[in-house]
Amino acid sequence: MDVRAAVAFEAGKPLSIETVQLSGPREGEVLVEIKATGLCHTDKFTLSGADPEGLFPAILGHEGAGVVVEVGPGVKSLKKGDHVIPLYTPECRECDYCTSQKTNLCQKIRGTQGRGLMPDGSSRFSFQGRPVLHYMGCSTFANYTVLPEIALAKIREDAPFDTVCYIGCGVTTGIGAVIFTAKVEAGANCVVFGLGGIGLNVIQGLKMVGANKIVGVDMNPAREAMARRFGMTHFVNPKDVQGDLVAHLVELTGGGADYSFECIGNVQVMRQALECCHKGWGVSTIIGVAPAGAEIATRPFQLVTGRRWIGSAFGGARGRTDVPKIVDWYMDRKINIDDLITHRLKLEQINEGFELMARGESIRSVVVY
Ligand code: NAD
Ligand code: DAO
Ligand code: ZN
Ligand code: ZN
Repeated sequence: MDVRAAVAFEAGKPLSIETVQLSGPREGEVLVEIKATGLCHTDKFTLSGADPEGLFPAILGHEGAGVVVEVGPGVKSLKKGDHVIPLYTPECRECDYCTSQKTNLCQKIRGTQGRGLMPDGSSRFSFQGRPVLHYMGCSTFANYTVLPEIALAKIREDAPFDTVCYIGCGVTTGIGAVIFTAKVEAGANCVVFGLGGIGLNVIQGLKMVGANKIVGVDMNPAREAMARRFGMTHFVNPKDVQGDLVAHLVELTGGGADYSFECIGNVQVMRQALECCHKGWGVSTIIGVAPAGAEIATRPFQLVTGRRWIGSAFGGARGRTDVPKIVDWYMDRKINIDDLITHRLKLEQINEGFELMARGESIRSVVVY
């Protein structure tokens, strides 16, 4: 079938709106009509060429929501008409990783997904007779896409696509890092570095679990008002701090953060995030994705004296199990997504969405098909 898509032909070039061809779902696969998709920093990172795993030509996008149109042979858990959120971290519930119950990083289709292919090693997309690659197993910058059954979370049908699409990455990554990865307890003093699409969701996760001090750190003063609305209790702009930022944060948190979160992808900030943690027990969670080849550093004595450095992918969430619950939290008004969606765009305006992101003017832009 013909589908409308924003195609990334080359790194560093704007996306190109094209009609591309999509072949139908094979064994274990599902054809989904994408109704809305968020634009995430990671799409921009890949498009820029800085992502070492970035492959072209490809259809990017990994933060979508839509409706099942057709299921391939052997698909049992989904049927035509079901509402779904695509999962770049699938959940097969069979592989060693899934059954370990220690990680959300299902490896069932990791090899092919990382090469931009479906599990049988081929692509469903083509343009002018040549294959176009999938991206993070999702390719939500097309109004129809094909995904493996294990990479789709079934969600309730009354949830609006143009807001719950954000649960496909940013919301789950931020809130999940608090709840599933760091397991923050009520009363904790916390520091969040970077108050963008991920950091603001960390803030609302911290508020949800009853954290005490929620300190937000960002160089963009425009982020303060929104972060306060989501639960931030103290704002620190590093540019306004005289002297050492880490010492300032340790003082502000009364001896150091019980938990800190890096939501930028900057290795110098990752070090600050670890070192502002409380001696003996502070835990720092890295969420930001650093540029290719970047390395983190600290003095080992920071760890010897009880601080812990951990990381989180997709908030540690098991997609098919946890994403429907997060949709319920939104529908029950336990979490706020509406105020984070600052722009709604047509597919033809997608490059404008990336420009808004680059200028720091949007939190989340959503393309509504
Ligand atoms: P964003 O651009 O919306 O937000 C980043 C924020 O950091 C901005 O507000 C910016 O002003 C601030 N900032 C930049 N440099 C700073 C510095 N030195 N000190 C203080 N503040 C600074 O980005 P986002 O969408 O929130 O994504 C954040 C990171 O998370 C990215 O690296 C993205 O690739 C990554 N990410 C990770 C996962 C995961 O599963 N681990 C999922 C999605 C996104
Ligand atoms: O299992 O090795 C693996 C791949 C895990 C991918 C996790 C991606 C998380 C970070 C990328 C940002 C996503 C938007
Ligand atoms: Zn994302
Ligand atoms: Zn698995």
